[in-house]
Amino acid sequence: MKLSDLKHAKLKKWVEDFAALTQPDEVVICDGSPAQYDALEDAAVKDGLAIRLNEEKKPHSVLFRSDPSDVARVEKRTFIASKKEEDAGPTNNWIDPTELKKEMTDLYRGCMKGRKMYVIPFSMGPLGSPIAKIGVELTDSAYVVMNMMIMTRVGVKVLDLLGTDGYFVPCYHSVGKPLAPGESDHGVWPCAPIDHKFISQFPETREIWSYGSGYGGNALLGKKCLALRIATVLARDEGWLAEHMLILKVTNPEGRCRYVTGAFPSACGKTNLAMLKSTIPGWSIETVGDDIAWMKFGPDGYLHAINPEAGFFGVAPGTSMKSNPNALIAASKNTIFTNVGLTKDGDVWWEGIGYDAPGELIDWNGNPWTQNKEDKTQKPCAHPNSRFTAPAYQCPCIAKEWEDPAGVPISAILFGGRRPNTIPLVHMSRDWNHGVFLGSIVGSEITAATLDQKVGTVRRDPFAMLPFCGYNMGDYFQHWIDIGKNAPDPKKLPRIFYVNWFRKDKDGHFMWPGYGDNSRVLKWVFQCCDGTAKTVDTPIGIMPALDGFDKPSEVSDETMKTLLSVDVDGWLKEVEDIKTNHYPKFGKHLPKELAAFLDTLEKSLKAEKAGEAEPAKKGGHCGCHCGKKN
Ligand code: TSX
Ligand code: MN
Repeated sequence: MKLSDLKHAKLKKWVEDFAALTQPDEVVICDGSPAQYDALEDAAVKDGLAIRLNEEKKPHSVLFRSDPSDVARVEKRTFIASKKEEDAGPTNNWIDPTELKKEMTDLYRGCMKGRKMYVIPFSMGPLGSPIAKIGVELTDSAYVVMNMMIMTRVGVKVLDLLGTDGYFVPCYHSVGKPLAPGESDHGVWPCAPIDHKFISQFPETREIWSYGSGYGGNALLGKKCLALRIATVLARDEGWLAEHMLILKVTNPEGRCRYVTGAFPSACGKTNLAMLKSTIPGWSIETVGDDIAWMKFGPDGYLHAINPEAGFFGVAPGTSMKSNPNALIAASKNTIFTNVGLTKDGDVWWEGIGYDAPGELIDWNGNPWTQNKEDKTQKPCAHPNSRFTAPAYQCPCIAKEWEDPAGVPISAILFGGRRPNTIPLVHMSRDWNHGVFLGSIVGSEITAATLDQKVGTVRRDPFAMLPFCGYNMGDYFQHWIDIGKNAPDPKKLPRIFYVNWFRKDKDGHFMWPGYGDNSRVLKWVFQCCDGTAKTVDTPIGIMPALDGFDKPSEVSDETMKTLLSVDVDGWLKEVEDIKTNHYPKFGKHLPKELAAFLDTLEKSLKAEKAGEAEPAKKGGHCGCHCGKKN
């Protein structure tokens, strides 16, 4: 397929203009064919940028090693370029769009010399779904093309859907390393120095301009840049939700199912939860998505979610047959590995894979590496942020409806974080706005001191969206409140829960076994949606009655009681922390409903402490937001 084959005049002109600026040797249109993927893979192997893995161990898979300076998203070089600084808000890096475009245009000038420019037409979401969106990424990185072909739906079908004048989100990307005549990468991952890296979002014109990094969310522009930062802006304007959430399906022993989404900060095991193996006989969990959910009200009045992605870009370290067998199987073939260890026999290895490193390996820097368990200071073989890029359809527990263009109706939304104390295993919000409050206070306790935070304090990451919201976070909270207000049928809104798998006892041991046993929490969530759960009313919301919760046998009655009790003093401290350190950041953009809820919560906690509270009320709780008890 050639540039002259593009039937979309505006797209063709846009591609030609960027090629004129960046001056690639050649323009290649990505048709999405397996043949094109294989040719890119062959070329990457020939250039020394990729290593083909053992065909027996990891069929049709390769390993890339990035530059040591280009191993993760770079938040300090990620910009929201709105006309007004206030529209980017207190939690984003704002930059003037006119000045940024000038500076980046200068960087883009001639930046693709000696390289090919690839045109990637992609759909975020099943092709033609009313919830899906189309983007086109122009890039000089074959690694990006290969990853986009796994993570999104790429090719001719997308161009057909665009027709002659369809709307697409324009996405520019360059690694920022032009080649002199005759020069090649010589096996060195191309990228630009840190202060030339830019990951820029223009929310008003809905454009993405990325320069200088070839890694992950910096470069695969469909994911964090489009499906989150730009999509949050589209969602705000069009009345839907673009969220950093997994989507899972729970089926009970009668064969009835419910769909649940969940937002968690990093290092909480979100991908593990999305692919959980239930430990309760008869109950099963399947996966719809592990990272992003787009939710829109359907004609039936329910919020329907699609997974805009087509693959998993998962963190490798810690992924084992014990922690997440489904992810390992998904990544057992047709997979791109980045920055993991390489074994002598052409297989991959990483810390936490579940077995010792076999003999001498090559580490993520390309150096010989032999495991020494005595040496606690040994550098890891795989980079802690090393990844697998695997097709979603290869996941053994992928739900059959994962590509349904109508999406799946959502019954429950989970929020969570790593909280060694205060936050119980699970509680349910009383109503939608209380649920928005729970989303707004999401965070994890920090375990290593940073420049601005002490160990033991909570790093807030509201809705797990701090790095991914394309506009003012306070306005984003308001959008969530408005979704509840404007719901076509408020009774059909999802119930909202806060979960915490990471409570520790006084000796520092985890109190909850987690992993597969989290299905027990999902069972209670399911029953809450049905209105059949055994519940108690508490000052912080609705919690499981001890006798109605499916306790794992290895957890003692006493531990279970602690996991499901309200720590009144801890919560009063939590309220104080939110009041003094969290909510003031949002100034006048903080919705009054959230400030009001915080006051109500404080009053109920103080009444409880003073012994003035009504005794805990036992009883079922209706599955909708009507407030009735049954
Ligand atoms: O992913 C995790 N989940 C969710 C699983 C569906 N992890 C790993 C977090 C880092 C990515 C967890 N770690 C979970 C969890 O529920 N819980 C814990 C803490 C924990 C660790 C070890 C044990 C128990 C809890 N027990 C033993 O190792 C025996
Ligand atoms: Mn994510």
